[in-house]
Amino acid sequence: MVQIKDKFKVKADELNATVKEILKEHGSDKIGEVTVAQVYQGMRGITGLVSETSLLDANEGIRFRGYSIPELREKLPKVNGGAEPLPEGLFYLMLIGELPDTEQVQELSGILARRSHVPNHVFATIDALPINTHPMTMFTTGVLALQTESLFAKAYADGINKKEYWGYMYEDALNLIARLPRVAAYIYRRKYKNNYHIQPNGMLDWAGNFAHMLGYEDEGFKELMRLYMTIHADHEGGNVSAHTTHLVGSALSDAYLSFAAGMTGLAGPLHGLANQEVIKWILAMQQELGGGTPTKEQIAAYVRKTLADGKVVPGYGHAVLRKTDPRFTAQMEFAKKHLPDDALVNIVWNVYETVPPILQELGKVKNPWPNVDAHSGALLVHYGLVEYEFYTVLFGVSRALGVLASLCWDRVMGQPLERPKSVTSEWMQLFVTGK
Ligand code: NMX
Ligand code: MLT
Repeated sequence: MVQIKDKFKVKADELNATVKEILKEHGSDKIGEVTVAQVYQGMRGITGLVSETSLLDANEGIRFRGYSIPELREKLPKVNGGAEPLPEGLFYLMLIGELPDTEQVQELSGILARRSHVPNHVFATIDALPINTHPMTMFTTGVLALQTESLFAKAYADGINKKEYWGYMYEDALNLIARLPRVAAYIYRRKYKNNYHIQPNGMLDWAGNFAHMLGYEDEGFKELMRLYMTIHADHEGGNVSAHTTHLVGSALSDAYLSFAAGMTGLAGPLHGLANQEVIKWILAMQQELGGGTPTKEQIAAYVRKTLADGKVVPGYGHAVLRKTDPRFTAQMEFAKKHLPDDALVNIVWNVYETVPPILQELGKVKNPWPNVDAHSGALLVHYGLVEYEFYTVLFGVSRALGVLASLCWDRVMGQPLERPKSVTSEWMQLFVTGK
């Protein structure tokens, strides 16, 4: 691990020098203008953050350090005989900026396995919550309970030099990534499997072991987890979970506090919770129609009813994307290969053919195409993970890879406290009208 940590510092020193130069030569250059509408409408399109790990193009979708999802599926190391990328490899790529080889990924898998111990008080804290608590609330609570283990918080309390912050953040980030599958699996088995828990298997890769601890030994499910953990990991810096983690981290809150904050944002239905909402919405449609596979006409009628009831169609639309999300396409390809005849998956594909023209008709929806959440639930249901309230926890475990790699970068680059300016509407009125 020392090797990866040292490599990271070398890369960071190089980038720090480049950024210093950019700021010296171009610090007062303008990269955009801000309109009144943008300030009122969720700051869409305002470039106001730097996030090294990935970059989103409205039409092409996400690229992680320049690599698209199809490229990652091809180039990242895999388990022996596997076809999907190992998410540990993506973490390495986001952190170091270079594709790892199989040996480097295996080393990282081993390190994560060795750091995965979760102290008992974390389980006791989760156990103290009523069983009907939403899994995302249990997850966030579990992460906060783990904060006792923060090396940065201890070091800061002891009074370290600010030059040393990054090293502790790095250790915390790795430890937290290592521990999250255990916490998430504990929640799943507590809530849905009568508290019958499964011990980790240190010989497995990070996602394979997660599948094992959840109770799914099917190799197809393990492959799905590797793909799932890879494609949900990062979506540049402005999305709610990444931005929140970064913002809270900018106050020098440690990795545990910052990530927990990000997860409370992921738990919102317009963000990560949409993955459970999609399956809930399809099941409600089926129930209303008396079961079976709905026709495209029936789907269209249900979409119109959803809109007439003043609700959004979950899994469709995006704040930045303007085409079908490549993460949706990757899951569709996985399904075509492994489960082309699955009934629920076929409903998801019929919904894909039905929803976009209806949303387009509304004339206000900027992106009528599906996002990552439109497909993920149907794949999980196929392998038996039917408890849809748990789906956002899976998203959260994956998102840790991106937002924690980013926190390492924030700290090593010495990013300052984030504190944009806000105004009142009274101020705005005075500004635009002069009275
Ligand atoms: N169904 C119905 N209406 C929609 C949808 C949709 N899927 N998407 C956008 N709209 C509406 C939106 O509510 C807004 O209406 P109004 O002016 O009456 O408030 C109008 O279209 C314009 O919104 P946009 O500018 O197109 O979208 P925005 O950037 O504000 O929001 C989302 C992006 C993702 C919040 C929005 O598309 C949405 O609510 N989608 C459904 C929820 C979802 O799938 N979220 C998951 C996003 C991905 N993730 O994992 O985080
Ligand atoms: C994400 O993965 O974070 C979502 O697609 C939302 C976003 O990018 O805003």
